[in-house]
Order: sequence, then structure tokens, then C-alpha cells
Amino acid sequence: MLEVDLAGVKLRNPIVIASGILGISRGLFLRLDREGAGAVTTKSVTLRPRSGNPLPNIVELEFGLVNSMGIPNPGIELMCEEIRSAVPHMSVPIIGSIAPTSAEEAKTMASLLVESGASAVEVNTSCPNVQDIGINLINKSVELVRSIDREVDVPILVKVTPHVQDVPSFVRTLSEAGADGFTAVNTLKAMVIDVDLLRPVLGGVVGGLSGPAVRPVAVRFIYEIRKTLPGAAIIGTGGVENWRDAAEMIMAGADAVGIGTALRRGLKVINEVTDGLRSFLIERGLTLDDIRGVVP
Ligand code: RRO
Repeated sequence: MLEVDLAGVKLRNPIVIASGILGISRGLFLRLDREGAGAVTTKSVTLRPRSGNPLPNIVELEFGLVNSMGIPNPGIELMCEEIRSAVPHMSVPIIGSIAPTSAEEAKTMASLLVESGASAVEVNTSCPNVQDIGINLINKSVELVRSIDREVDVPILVKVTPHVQDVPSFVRTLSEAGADGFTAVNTLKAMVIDVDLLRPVLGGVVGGLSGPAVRPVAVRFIYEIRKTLPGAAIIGTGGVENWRDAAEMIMAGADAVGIGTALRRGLKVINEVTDGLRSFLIERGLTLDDIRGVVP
């Protein structure tokens, strides 16, 4: 009863492991599958390997995490090897996340991901931690989506920054360029200062805030996308910690729900959320379709 169709990709349940969290190796893809995820998103990859920002690159606050990772990743080729060796043993789809600097790179990386078995491509144009790749203007995102759309025939999702002001025109323009859906939202630009040491806590100085503090921002963002584009696929991401949070995102209009920061409490969170959602629907005599976008 929890099956979801995400732009044509079938998920056994709506829980998607968010990018940047664990989706980095064959072993972890298989583990997340066994632990009950509906789909797994890879760490965003770049054309060449990157080592990321100086340490410390993560700080935990009482309402979430601030990270300044800086896209540390093994590069597209190694990521594709991990995907290729995992896919034959997986029962759930892998969403390949890319952080390209140009249309040419986007095209190359998207086709390599699809060849290696990824079921969808997530274009990350919203990393808050890297100047040349990060939070982008609409023109750049449109150019990347167009080039990928011509190259691959799997769904293209755009991971969006919560800093967008005019959500309807932003998502409409991307949809016209070929985006099938959106992962909403990436982290909010943030900063933490160590007052004893009189300096920033993070090696990258600024970072991105995830976790419960971001959730109402994500819910509003999902709601605005759904009102603008009734047919778009939406993965609602940002601070989901339990089944009630997941239900809230679906009621705002999400097809699926990303979990990231909550996994710091262990992988049992995945089954807790799916079990909770199932019980809620059974008790109320409802389906996911009944509650999706139910908010007027
Ligand atoms: O690696 C990161 O610094 C990072 C990425 Br790619 C992203 O999309 N969002 C974020 O908070 N951190």
C-alpha cells in the first residue's frame, strides 16, 4: 500500500535516502536496500574526484546539522563502478546525483550514470558550499537540464535551494527545460561561531543547515511546487525525523520523502517511518493518493 510512482520509476515505499548521506558505495547501497528504503540517492558527484573543504566540516546543533563538506566525492567514474556492481543485486532504484560545472559535464555524467544502471538523475545546482558549482541562478540550471534532457531518457530531478524567492516561476522554467521533478529542498546557508575561540566553527566558514529547523521551509516549498505543477514528481526533503513529518510532506504534495539528517540516529529510522505511515493509513482507511497534496 506504500508503492509510489516517481515520474515513472516505481518505488516500494516513498522513503528515499537523500543525497550526501551514505549513498557512496556498493556495500551501502545494498545495506540501505535491506534496511527498507524505497530508493537510494548517491552522494553528488563531480567529473573528477574532490577532497572537499577543511575540517571540521560538520557541527551538530540541537535542531539540526550544519555541514560545509564541499562535495567530497570519488568522481563520476568510481561512483559508476559502485552503481554498476550494486544494481544487479538491488530491489530498489538508485538515483544518481550530479553536481556539474557546465552543460558538457552534465551530459557526460548523466549518460555515464544511466549506463551504469541509475534509474533517475538528480541535478544538484544548490550546494551551499562550493562557489563554482553551488547555489545557481535559473539560467545555469536551465542550461544543465536541457543538455541532460537531450542525452538520457530517465527522469531528471532538480535539487533546489530553499533560497529561491519566486518558486512558481523557477520551477515552471525548469519544467519547460525538461525537468521531470524536484528534490525540495537542499540545505539553508548558515554559519556557526565558536564564541570561546572567537572564530567560525566550520573549516569552510559557512555551511548548509539541515534537520528539523528546515522542515517548515521544505513543506512550504513543496506546497508551492505542487500548486504550480500538479504533474511534477516531488521528493520532499528537509528535516524528516518520523512518520508524521513524512506524512506532512506528502500532504503538502510530495510523492516521496527524503531522509538524510535523521539517519544519524541509525538506519532503523527507515522502517520506523514506513511502519508509522502504513499504520496511519490503515487506521484512517486512507491511501497515499488520498493524502497527497490534500492541503487546499
Ligand atoms: O557536499 C556538500 O557540501 C553539500 C552538498 Br553537495 C549539498 O548539496 N548540500 C549540502 O548541504 N552540502
